Amino acid sequence: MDHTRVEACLLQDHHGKRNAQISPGTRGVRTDRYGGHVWRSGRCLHLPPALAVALAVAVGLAASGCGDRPDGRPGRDQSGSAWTRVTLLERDPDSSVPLRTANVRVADVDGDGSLGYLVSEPTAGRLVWLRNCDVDCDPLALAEGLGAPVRVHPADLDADGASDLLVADIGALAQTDAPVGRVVLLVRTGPSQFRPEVLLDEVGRVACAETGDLDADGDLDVIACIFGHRTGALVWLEQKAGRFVRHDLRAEPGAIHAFPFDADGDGDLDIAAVFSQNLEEITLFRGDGAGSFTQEALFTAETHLYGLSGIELTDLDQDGDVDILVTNGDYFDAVPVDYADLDALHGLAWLENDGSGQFDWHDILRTLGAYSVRALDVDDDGDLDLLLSALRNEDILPPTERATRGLWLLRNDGEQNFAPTPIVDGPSHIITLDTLPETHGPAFVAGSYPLGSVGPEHRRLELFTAVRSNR
Ligand SMILES: [Ca+2]
Ligand SMILES: [Ca+2]
Ligand SMILES: [Ca+2]
Ligand SMILES: [Ca+2]
Repeated sequence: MDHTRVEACLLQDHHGKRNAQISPGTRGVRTDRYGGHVWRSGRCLHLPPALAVALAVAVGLAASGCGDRPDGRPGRDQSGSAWTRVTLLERDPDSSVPLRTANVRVADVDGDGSLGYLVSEPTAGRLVWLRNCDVDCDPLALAEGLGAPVRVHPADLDADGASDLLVADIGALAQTDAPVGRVVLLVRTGPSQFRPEVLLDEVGRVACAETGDLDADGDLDVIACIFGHRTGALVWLEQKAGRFVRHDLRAEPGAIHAFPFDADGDGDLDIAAVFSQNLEEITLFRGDGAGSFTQEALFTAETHLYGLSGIELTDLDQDGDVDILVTNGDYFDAVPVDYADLDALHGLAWLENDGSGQFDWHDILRTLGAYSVRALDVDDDGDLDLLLSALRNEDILPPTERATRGLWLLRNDGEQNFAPTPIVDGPSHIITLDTLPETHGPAFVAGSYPLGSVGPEHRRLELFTAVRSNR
C-alpha cells in the first residue's frame, strides 16, 4: 500500500508531544534539545543532539520556526504568519486512476487520543483512514462495499461504544439521474475492521450523510442529500429497532450539505441545508423534536450561476448561538464564462443567527471558486478567523490567477470584519478543509481535487500549521 505512504516526518519530544514536522520534499533538519529528525530514504530518522545541531546549521534551518514550501521557500502570508506545509498524501503516479480528494475530516475515530484523518477518494472508490497521526499517520484503505465515496462522518450509530463510519456514496461523479447513490454505514467490528451495511440505495447520486437524533428518541438518525441530477431529495432516515426508515424533507435535486443543529435554542434539532442546481438556496428545516420539520428559505440567489458550494456551521461571533458560513464558487456547469464576472459573483458570506433562528446575511469576500471554509483562531487573539479555499480552474483562468488565490486567511478584527490575505502560493485545487483541535496549535488539513489533469505538483492531502511569529 505504498500509494498511501505518508510523506511526513513527525517530531516528538521525549514526552511524546509533537512539536514540528518535515517532509521529504524539504531539505532540512528539525531539532530540539533532545535531538533532531531528518527525512532520509523514505524514513524519519532520529539524530543525537550534537549531530542534529551540526546538520541543521549546515542546511540553514535550525529550528527557525519558519515553514518551508516544497520548493524550499518559506510559506508566509502577507500579514506575517508563517505556515509549515507538509504533504500527508502525495500524488501517486503509479495508481491506475488519478487520485483526487473530495473530502477530509479530522477525527479520533478509534478514541485512542491520537489524531486521525478520514479522506474520501471517489475516483479510487475508497476511503483512506490515516490513523495515529500524532505518531506516524498509519494509513488504512477501506474500499469494501464502497462505490464512489464523497464524504464520511464518524458516528456510533449502533451505540456499541465504537465509532462507525457513515459514508455518502455518490455512485457516479458525472451527471446522471440513474439510481446509483447510496448511504453506506461501515460498522466497526474491531480496531481496524469494518462491515459495510447499506442504509439507503436505489436513489440518485448521494452527496452528504450526517447524523443527529432528529426525533429525540435517544438513537442517532441520518440526514442524506440525494443530490441526483434533474430529480433528487433531501431525506432523513429514522433509526427504528436497528432499521432505517426514509422520510422525505424536500423533493428537489441539488442538495450538497445538510447539518443538524439547534437553530432556535429550543432544545430540539433543526437542519440547515444547501440546495444548488437551479434552486441556489440555503434552507432551514425547523424541527418540532418529534421528527416533523417546517421549511423556510434563509437565502435564495438571484442567478443559477451563483454556484452555492457549501455551508459550515460555527458560532462565528461567539455569542452562544450557531451561525452559518456560506460559500459559492461552483462553476462546473457554467462554462464558457467570463472569469471576471464570476470573480465578482463568487465568495464567502455568513448568516448571523439572532439566537431565535432568524438569520442576517453578511458578505465577507468575493473571489472566484470559493469552496470550503473553516473557522480557526489563527492569531490567538480570542476571535475566530477564517480559512477559505478556492478552486482555480486552469481552463478558464489566466495563468497569473491560477495559483495565487487558492487559499486565504481572513483575519477577524473582533467585530467580524475580515481582512483577507493569501496563505501561500501554489495550491489551486483545494476543495476541502478541516481544522485540527486547539491542542495541535492553529493547524488545518487541505485536500486537493484537480479539475483537469493531475500534474506532478498535485498533493492529495497537506497539513498546514501556523507559526505565531507576529505576536
Ligand atoms: Ca432518533
Ligand atoms: Ca430547535
Ligand atoms: Ca453566533
Ligand atoms: Ca483571531
